[in-house]
Amino acid sequence: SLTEDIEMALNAQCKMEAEASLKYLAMAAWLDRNGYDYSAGYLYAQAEEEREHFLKIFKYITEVGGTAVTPTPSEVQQEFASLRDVFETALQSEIAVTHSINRIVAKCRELNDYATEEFMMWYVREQREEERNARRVMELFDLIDADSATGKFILDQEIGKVGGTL
Ligand code: OFO
Repeated sequence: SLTEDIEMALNAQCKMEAEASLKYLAMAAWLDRNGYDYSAGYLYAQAEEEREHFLKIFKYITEVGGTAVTPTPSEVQQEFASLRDVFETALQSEIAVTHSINRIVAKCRELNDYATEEFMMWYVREQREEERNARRVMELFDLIDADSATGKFILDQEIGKVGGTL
């Protein structure tokens, strides 16, 4: 059964995933109202994915006899300076999630909670993929001139391809 330490860490991770979903939703809305339809589509989809990440942990806690606490999310950023700023923020937020997941795995090892460790491995793999995509988007900013209108138009489409929305 779940130790109190791991239960707390998992509930904290639930909050982080739920907040990640809301962050992506705010980013998607910003992109949407600034005409970046394809990258908005990408981040709307990410918002859905993060909600699934949240629910998966939430249900796991209950399944192993713990108490899943509905998280109260903090305020999320609504305004961004630029297209690049949105994706820079997204990358930093994914890196923070990866660190948090790694800390849970380390704690599982310390407390011999092999079931939760195994469960968390799904997240380790998922973060590897999400960080790779987020870094790929940042590479695109080095390859395409984001200052011209044409550059912005092409970047939006290329980012949409990374997210599979184009
Ligand atoms: Fe990408 O944050 Fe969930 O795992």
